[in-house]
Amino acid sequence: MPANLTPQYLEADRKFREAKTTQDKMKALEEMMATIPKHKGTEKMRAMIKTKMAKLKEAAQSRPVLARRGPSFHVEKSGAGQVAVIGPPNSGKSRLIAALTGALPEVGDYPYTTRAPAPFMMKFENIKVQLVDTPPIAPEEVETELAELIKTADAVLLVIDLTDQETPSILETLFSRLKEKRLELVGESLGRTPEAGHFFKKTLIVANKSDDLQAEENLAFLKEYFGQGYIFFPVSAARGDGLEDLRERIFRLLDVIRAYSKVPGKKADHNDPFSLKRGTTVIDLARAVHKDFFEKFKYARVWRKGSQSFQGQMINRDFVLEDEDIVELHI
Ligand SMILES: Nc1nc2c(ncn2[C@@H]2O[C@H](COP(=O)(O)OP(=O)(O)OP(=O)(O)O)[C@@H](O)[C@H]2O)c(=O)[nH]1
Ligand SMILES: [Mg+2]
Repeated sequence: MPANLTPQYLEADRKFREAKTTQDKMKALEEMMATIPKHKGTEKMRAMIKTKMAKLKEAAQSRPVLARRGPSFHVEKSGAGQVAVIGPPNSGKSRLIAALTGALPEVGDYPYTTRAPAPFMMKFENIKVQLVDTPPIAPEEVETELAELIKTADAVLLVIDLTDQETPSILETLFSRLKEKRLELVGESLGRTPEAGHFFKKTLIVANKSDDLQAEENLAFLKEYFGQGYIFFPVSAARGDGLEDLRERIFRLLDVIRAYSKVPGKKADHNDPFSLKRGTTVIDLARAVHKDFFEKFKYARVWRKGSQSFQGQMINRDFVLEDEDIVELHI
């Protein structure tokens, strides 16, 4: 049945989509509810408006409680590395995670859709990376639990909204508030070493909603304003632009390598790599494979893609591995 929406309703709907504050959103939703024709054809729409209203109300009431959430912010690590996906309300964190993982975190066109951190696995080639969706970060007052989650993660994706004119000031506030919590978001290389008790986190700034008309101009401004220290990586979670490259950038950000262990006379299993920190030596791999290999290690042989020198070459325990090395352990 056609919905036969009135101009008054459409106007209220437009106001809702353009509303920036919770209060304005609520007012627009109430207006939508009052002006929507009430018949069978609009049943679903009315239910949706009600759900949105309930969510907004709940979010507004529960924010202080959220701040005291505590231990539930901890997320058990799994896969090749844990990446905290953080950012201001509505920047598209959940939608980006959905696009990268195929999972279905809740996405909503109102702020505070995501209420608690939740892990999702992203496939990159033959490994999996854990992406942790988080509730929106409040730039003026970053919750301690969220800061702790960032400190324990292996890397950070900071998702920003290229359609929001406030983004530069949000970033500025966020960076300085995090610094007060002894947490510095840095680019792909750490550069300096942090003082004791301070944390540096490798961060990629994902500039989302590149599909918008304003996006290009806003991105250029951000790059100019924040200079060389940060990497802005434009994507559109909605349209899929840039996502394939983003997967690879996330993997590189983690600074892990993949190594394959093989038995003599057999081929390595490329579906089952060991993921290890860059700088890992052969003896660390032996330890990861089995404690017998670690305890009884004699030597190993290595095959390296594109290398003349390492095509079955004998190596000792201190040999530093590179991404995609194939190793035959001998005991
Ligand atoms: N145009 C456009 N809209 C997007 C894009 N990504 C997300 N959105 C929209 O932005 C709104 C917010 O998306 P979410 O994924 O819920 O944002 P979030 O950052 O998880 O929001 P919170 O959980 O409230 O912090 C939704 O209406 C999305 O459909 C994009 O690439 N382009
Ligand atoms: Mg979300």
